[in-house]
Amino acid sequence: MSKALDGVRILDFTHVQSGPTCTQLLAWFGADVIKVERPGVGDITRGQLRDIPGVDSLYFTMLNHNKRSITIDSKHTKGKELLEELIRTCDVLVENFAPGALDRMGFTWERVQQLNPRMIMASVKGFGPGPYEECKVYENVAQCAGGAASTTGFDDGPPLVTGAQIGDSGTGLHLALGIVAALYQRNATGRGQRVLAAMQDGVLNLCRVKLRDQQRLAHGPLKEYPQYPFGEFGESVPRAGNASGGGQPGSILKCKGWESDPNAYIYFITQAPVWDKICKVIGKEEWITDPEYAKPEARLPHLVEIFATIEAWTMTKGKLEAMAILNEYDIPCGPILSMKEIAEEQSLRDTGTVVEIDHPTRGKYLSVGNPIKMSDSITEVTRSPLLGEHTDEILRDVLKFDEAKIAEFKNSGAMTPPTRVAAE
Ligand code: CAO
Repeated sequence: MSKALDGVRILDFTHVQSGPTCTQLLAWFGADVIKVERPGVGDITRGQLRDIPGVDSLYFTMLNHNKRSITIDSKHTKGKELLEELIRTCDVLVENFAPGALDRMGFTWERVQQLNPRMIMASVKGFGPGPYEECKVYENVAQCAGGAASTTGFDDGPPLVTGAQIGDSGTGLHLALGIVAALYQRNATGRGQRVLAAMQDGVLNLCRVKLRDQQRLAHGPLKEYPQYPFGEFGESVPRAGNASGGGQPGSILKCKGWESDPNAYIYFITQAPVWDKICKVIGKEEWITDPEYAKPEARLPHLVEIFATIEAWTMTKGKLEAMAILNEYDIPCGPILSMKEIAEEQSLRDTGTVVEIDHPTRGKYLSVGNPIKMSDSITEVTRSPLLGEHTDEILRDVLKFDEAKIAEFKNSGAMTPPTRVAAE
């Protein structure tokens, strides 16, 4: 069956998380992703957070499905030669090295354009041009610099980072979109282009509503925030705890069993169109007509009391039981699902959002499949490659090298761990 990105070949120079999430998505859409790794070592995540000794970590295997792996020492003369060949052959080069690393290898944007004017060269960096552009950046640095940490947590506590990898995987998503748009534009122009997704920018994009609230602050208190009406607002958007970021007030409420189960909670949204139903479910029908509670604006000063009253009801129900009842009335809510529950959820398996993969050295493991479903480009998740697994295949089938040329490169030291004398 055909795939959306059939015929697109990607030179994947990514490592860790942000870049690999991007190229994994493109592979799921059908691109041929050739991951270049350092001989003997590979992507550093192969060996990080290992649960089974000597086996590629879940960190690596869950971010590098559907790719091929070739080992090339990019600092070796013959390695550079090989990379030049690959640049001539591929449509997209994706990288997320520290600023300047690719230039130091000799692959500046100018050089890449000389080698292949159709090449799309896509990068993740921590910051865009400006005072911090030379900095190395990891997930939580981006969350802090992009406005997520200062707006996450409770008012009386420190800034918090979130478990969702919005800096790494979030930026990978942004970059993938940029690459697909550049491929589309190339159809008209015949030219490649540079694509940059900075992690700070990606996080800020996801924190758009907080910049909205920053500007609303100039016109009075943020009435849907828990600081209203009794607390103080300072000069910047405060941390809103579990309050809803949207126009419909919401909160996380305890459910039956919360004393022993850290996830016995439900997110409850007091959506205005179903206010009557909420009042009926929790046994507060008088709030339907009471002018202090009947209209959304009137309710804002009473949110603490309102959620305490709803919680008295949710505490009598299990989270899934509460959800079933609330769904009958079209009241938006969400049980707090643990990773264990998500891993075991059959409907996620049925849609391919959670997939079981078999790996030659680690055996079976669970992964997150493609969260984007397309009717005419179905994702088939295959295992991540072993280090250098496809080296010969790529030299032969992609670069069309004959056996003598394959041997020449393989014997040069450019594709084996560095027992070599540095060529440059
Ligand atoms: N052969 C030979 N050398 C190779 C190679 C290969 N196949 N692949 C990489 N290298 C070299 C690089 O050329 C670089 O060498 P120099 O510093 O001498 O030029 C070296 O490996 C280290 O690369 P790096 O600086 O990118 O890696 P790091 O571990 O020091 O930093 C990170 C990691 C993530 C902080 C940095 O790459 C970065 O800031 N990337 C951009 C932002 C980003 O994507 N962050 C998300 C990370 S996921 O949390």
